[in-house]
Amino acid sequence: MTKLVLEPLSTYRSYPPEEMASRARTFYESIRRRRSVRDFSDKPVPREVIEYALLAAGTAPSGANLQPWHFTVITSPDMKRRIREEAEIEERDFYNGRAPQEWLDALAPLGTDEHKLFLETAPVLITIFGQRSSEGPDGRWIKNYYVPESVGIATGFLIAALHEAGLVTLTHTPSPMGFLNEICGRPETEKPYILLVVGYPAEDCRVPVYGGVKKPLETIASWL
Ligand code: IYR
Repeated sequence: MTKLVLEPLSTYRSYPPEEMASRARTFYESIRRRRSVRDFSDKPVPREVIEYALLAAGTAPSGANLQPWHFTVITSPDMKRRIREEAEIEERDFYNGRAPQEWLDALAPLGTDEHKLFLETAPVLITIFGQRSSEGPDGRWIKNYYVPESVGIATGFLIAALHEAGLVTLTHTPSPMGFLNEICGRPETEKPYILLVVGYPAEDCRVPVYGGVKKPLETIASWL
Protein backbone atom coordinates (compact mmCIF):
# COMPACT_ATOMS: atom_id res chain seq x y z
CA MET A 1 0.00 0.00 0.00
CA THR A 2 1.27 3.49 -0.88
CA LYS A 3 1.51 5.79 2.16
CA LEU A 4 0.14 9.35 2.42
CA VAL A 5 2.68 12.06 1.55
CA LEU A 6 1.58 15.72 1.68
CA GLU A 7 2.92 18.80 -0.15
CA PRO A 8 1.90 22.49 -0.08
CA LEU A 9 -0.91 23.47 -2.50
CA SER A 10 1.31 25.49 -4.83
CA THR A 11 -0.88 25.34 -7.95
CA TYR A 12 -3.85 27.32 -6.55
CA ARG A 13 -4.39 30.89 -7.80
CA SER A 14 -6.62 33.40 -6.03
CA TYR A 15 -8.32 36.41 -7.70
CA PRO A 16 -10.09 39.49 -6.34
CA PRO A 17 -13.90 38.96 -6.22
CA GLU A 18 -14.65 41.09 -9.35
CA GLU A 19 -12.05 39.20 -11.30
CA MET A 20 -13.51 35.90 -10.05
CA ALA A 21 -16.92 36.86 -11.39
CA SER A 22 -15.50 38.09 -14.66
CA ARG A 23 -13.50 34.86 -15.14
CA ALA A 24 -16.55 32.73 -14.35
CA ARG A 25 -18.60 34.79 -16.78
CA THR A 26 -15.93 34.57 -19.49
CA PHE A 27 -15.92 30.78 -19.22
CA TYR A 28 -19.72 30.70 -19.39
CA GLU A 29 -19.79 33.04 -22.41
CA SER A 30 -17.38 30.71 -24.18
CA ILE A 31 -18.88 27.35 -23.27
CA ARG A 32 -22.44 28.51 -24.00
CA ARG A 33 -21.38 28.88 -27.66
CA ARG A 34 -20.68 25.15 -27.84
CA ARG A 35 -23.12 23.19 -29.99
CA SER A 36 -23.27 19.50 -30.81
CA VAL A 37 -22.51 19.26 -34.51
CA ARG A 38 -23.41 16.57 -37.01
CA ASP A 39 -22.12 18.21 -40.23
CA PHE A 40 -18.35 17.96 -40.15
CA SER A 41 -15.69 19.17 -42.56
CA ASP A 42 -13.05 16.57 -43.45
CA LYS A 43 -10.22 19.04 -42.70
CA PRO A 44 -7.55 17.33 -40.59
CA VAL A 45 -6.93 18.49 -37.03
CA PRO A 46 -3.40 19.14 -35.70
CA ARG A 47 -2.37 16.19 -33.54
CA GLU A 48 -0.98 18.49 -30.85
CA VAL A 49 -4.43 20.01 -30.22
CA ILE A 50 -5.88 16.56 -29.53
CA GLU A 51 -2.91 15.66 -27.34
CA TYR A 52 -3.29 18.74 -25.11
CA ALA A 53 -7.05 18.19 -24.86
CA LEU A 54 -6.41 14.59 -23.79
CA LEU A 55 -3.86 15.77 -21.25
CA ALA A 56 -6.55 18.13 -19.89
CA ALA A 57 -9.02 15.23 -19.71
CA GLY A 58 -6.43 13.19 -17.84
CA THR A 59 -6.29 15.81 -15.06
CA ALA A 60 -9.92 15.12 -14.11
CA PRO A 61 -10.68 13.99 -10.57
CA SER A 62 -11.49 10.28 -10.33
CA GLY A 63 -12.43 7.68 -7.73
CA ALA A 64 -9.34 7.15 -5.51
CA ASN A 65 -7.37 8.94 -8.26
CA LEU A 66 -7.27 5.64 -10.16
CA GLN A 67 -7.92 7.43 -13.48
CA PRO A 68 -10.06 4.63 -14.88
CA TRP A 69 -10.16 5.76 -18.50
CA HIS A 70 -8.64 5.09 -21.86
CA PHE A 71 -9.01 7.21 -25.00
CA THR A 72 -8.44 5.73 -28.45
CA VAL A 73 -7.88 8.34 -31.14
CA ILE A 74 -8.97 7.16 -34.57
CA THR A 75 -8.05 8.98 -37.77
CA SER A 76 -7.65 6.11 -40.23
CA PRO A 77 -10.35 6.15 -42.95
CA ASP A 78 -10.57 2.35 -42.81
CA MET A 79 -11.24 2.25 -39.08
CA LYS A 80 -13.71 5.12 -39.32
CA ARG A 81 -15.59 3.23 -42.04
CA ARG A 82 -15.74 0.07 -39.90
CA ILE A 83 -17.05 2.07 -36.95
CA ARG A 84 -19.68 3.74 -39.12
CA GLU A 85 -20.81 0.37 -40.53
CA GLU A 86 -21.16 -1.22 -37.08
CA ALA A 87 -22.81 1.87 -35.57
CA GLU A 88 -25.34 2.07 -38.40
CA ILE A 89 -26.29 -1.59 -37.90
CA GLU A 90 -27.23 -0.81 -34.29
CA GLU A 91 -28.87 2.49 -35.15
CA ARG A 92 -31.07 0.91 -37.86
CA ASP A 93 -32.45 -1.46 -35.23
CA PHE A 94 -32.84 1.38 -32.77
CA TYR A 95 -34.82 3.66 -35.08
CA ASN A 96 -36.85 0.83 -36.65
CA GLY A 97 -38.35 -0.86 -33.60
CA ARG A 98 -35.97 -1.14 -30.65
CA ALA A 99 -36.52 2.40 -29.35
CA PRO A 100 -39.86 3.03 -27.63
CA GLN A 101 -42.00 5.75 -29.25
CA GLU A 102 -41.46 7.98 -26.21
CA TRP A 103 -37.70 7.99 -26.86
CA LEU A 104 -38.14 8.69 -30.58
CA ASP A 105 -40.46 11.59 -29.68
CA ALA A 106 -37.78 13.02 -27.37
CA LEU A 107 -35.23 12.84 -30.22
CA ALA A 108 -37.54 14.38 -32.86
CA PRO A 109 -36.41 18.02 -32.19
CA LEU A 110 -32.79 16.96 -32.87
CA GLY A 111 -33.55 15.31 -36.22
CA THR A 112 -31.28 12.31 -35.62
CA ASP A 113 -31.65 9.12 -37.65
CA GLU A 114 -29.74 5.93 -38.44
CA HIS A 115 -27.39 7.58 -40.95
CA LYS A 116 -24.04 8.41 -39.37
CA LEU A 117 -22.04 9.95 -42.22
CA PHE A 118 -20.13 12.09 -39.71
CA LEU A 119 -18.35 8.97 -38.43
CA GLU A 120 -16.46 8.91 -41.75
CA THR A 121 -16.30 12.62 -42.58
CA ALA A 122 -14.99 13.91 -39.25
CA PRO A 123 -11.18 13.76 -39.09
CA VAL A 124 -11.00 12.36 -35.55
CA LEU A 125 -13.05 9.91 -33.50
CA ILE A 126 -12.14 9.49 -29.83
CA THR A 127 -13.52 6.38 -28.19
CA ILE A 128 -13.72 6.81 -24.43
CA PHE A 129 -13.47 3.63 -22.38
CA GLY A 130 -14.03 3.19 -18.65
CA GLN A 131 -11.84 0.63 -16.92
CA ARG A 132 -13.72 -1.54 -14.40
CA SER A 133 -10.34 -2.64 -13.09
CA SER A 134 -6.76 -1.89 -14.03
CA GLU A 135 -3.45 -3.64 -13.81
CA GLY A 136 -1.13 -2.13 -11.20
CA PRO A 137 2.66 -1.77 -11.65
CA ASP A 138 3.15 -5.08 -9.79
CA GLY A 139 0.87 -6.88 -12.25
CA ARG A 140 -1.99 -7.23 -9.74
CA TRP A 141 -5.47 -6.16 -10.83
CA ILE A 142 -7.12 -3.45 -8.78
CA LYS A 143 -10.78 -2.54 -8.79
CA ASN A 144 -11.69 1.00 -9.86
CA TYR A 145 -14.36 3.12 -8.16
CA TYR A 146 -16.98 5.54 -9.48
CA VAL A 147 -16.02 4.67 -13.02
CA PRO A 148 -19.00 6.26 -14.89
CA GLU A 149 -18.72 9.42 -12.80
CA SER A 150 -14.95 9.68 -13.36
CA VAL A 151 -15.22 9.03 -17.09
CA GLY A 152 -18.06 11.54 -17.35
CA ILE A 153 -16.00 14.26 -15.67
CA ALA A 154 -12.94 13.52 -17.85
CA THR A 155 -15.15 13.64 -20.94
CA GLY A 156 -16.49 17.03 -19.85
CA PHE A 157 -12.94 18.34 -19.52
CA LEU A 158 -12.09 16.93 -22.95
CA ILE A 159 -15.12 18.51 -24.62
CA ALA A 160 -14.42 21.89 -22.99
CA ALA A 161 -10.71 21.76 -23.96
CA LEU A 162 -11.55 20.93 -27.60
CA HIS A 163 -14.13 23.73 -27.69
CA GLU A 164 -11.62 26.23 -26.29
CA ALA A 165 -9.14 25.15 -28.97
CA GLY A 166 -11.67 25.92 -31.73
CA LEU A 167 -12.98 22.46 -32.56
CA VAL A 168 -16.51 21.10 -32.55
CA THR A 169 -17.64 17.81 -31.06
CA LEU A 170 -20.54 15.39 -30.97
CA THR A 171 -21.07 12.99 -28.09
CA HIS A 172 -22.28 9.94 -29.96
CA THR A 173 -23.54 6.84 -28.19
CA PRO A 174 -24.46 4.03 -30.56
CA SER A 175 -26.22 1.50 -28.39
CA PRO A 176 -24.99 -1.14 -27.70
CA MET A 177 -21.42 -0.19 -28.57
CA GLY A 178 -19.50 -3.28 -27.52
CA PHE A 179 -18.22 -3.52 -31.12
CA LEU A 180 -15.82 -0.68 -30.24
CA ASN A 181 -13.75 -3.00 -28.00
CA GLU A 182 -12.90 -5.21 -30.95
CA ILE A 183 -12.23 -2.43 -33.45
CA CYS A 184 -10.12 -0.43 -30.97
CA GLY A 185 -8.36 -3.52 -29.55
CA ARG A 186 -9.45 -2.84 -25.98
CA PRO A 187 -9.96 -5.63 -23.39
CA GLU A 188 -13.32 -6.78 -22.02
CA THR A 189 -12.47 -5.14 -18.66
CA GLU A 190 -13.14 -1.82 -20.41
CA LYS A 191 -16.56 -0.46 -21.29
CA PRO A 192 -17.03 2.08 -24.08
CA TYR A 193 -18.97 5.08 -22.76
CA ILE A 194 -18.91 7.67 -25.49
CA LEU A 195 -17.71 7.98 -29.04
CA LEU A 196 -16.60 11.60 -29.34
CA VAL A 197 -16.67 12.92 -32.90
CA VAL A 198 -14.17 15.77 -33.32
CA GLY A 199 -13.29 18.23 -36.07
CA TYR A 200 -14.34 21.47 -37.76
CA PRO A 201 -17.91 22.26 -38.77
CA ALA A 202 -18.78 21.89 -42.47
CA GLU A 203 -19.11 25.24 -44.23
CA ASP A 204 -22.88 24.84 -44.53
CA CYS A 205 -23.21 23.31 -41.05
CA ARG A 206 -26.68 23.67 -39.53
CA VAL A 207 -27.74 22.84 -35.99
CA PRO A 208 -31.20 22.22 -34.53
CA VAL A 209 -32.73 25.29 -32.88
CA TYR A 210 -34.05 23.27 -29.94
CA GLY A 211 -30.62 21.82 -29.22
CA GLY A 212 -29.48 25.34 -28.31
CA VAL A 213 -32.31 26.02 -25.87
CA LYS A 214 -30.97 25.57 -22.34
CA LYS A 215 -32.94 25.61 -19.09
CA PRO A 216 -32.80 28.88 -17.12
CA LEU A 217 -30.74 29.08 -13.95
CA GLU A 218 -33.82 29.12 -11.69
CA THR A 219 -34.89 25.72 -13.00
CA ILE A 220 -31.50 24.00 -12.95
CA ALA A 221 -30.40 25.29 -9.53
CA SER A 222 -31.92 26.16 -6.17
CA TRP A 223 -30.31 28.04 -3.30
CA LEU A 224 -31.20 26.62 0.08
N1 IYR B 1 -27.86 6.66 -30.41
C1 IYR B 1 -28.85 7.18 -31.32
C2 IYR B 1 -30.01 7.82 -30.63
C3 IYR B 1 -29.75 9.01 -29.83
C4 IYR B 1 -30.00 8.95 -28.47
C5 IYR B 1 -29.86 10.07 -27.71
I1 IYR B 1 -30.36 9.95 -25.74
C6 IYR B 1 -29.43 11.29 -28.28
O1 IYR B 1 -29.27 12.42 -27.50
C7 IYR B 1 -29.19 11.35 -29.64
C8 IYR B 1 -29.33 10.20 -30.41
C9 IYR B 1 -28.21 8.14 -32.34
O2 IYR B 1 -27.04 8.52 -32.16
O3 IYR B 1 -28.84 8.51 -33.32
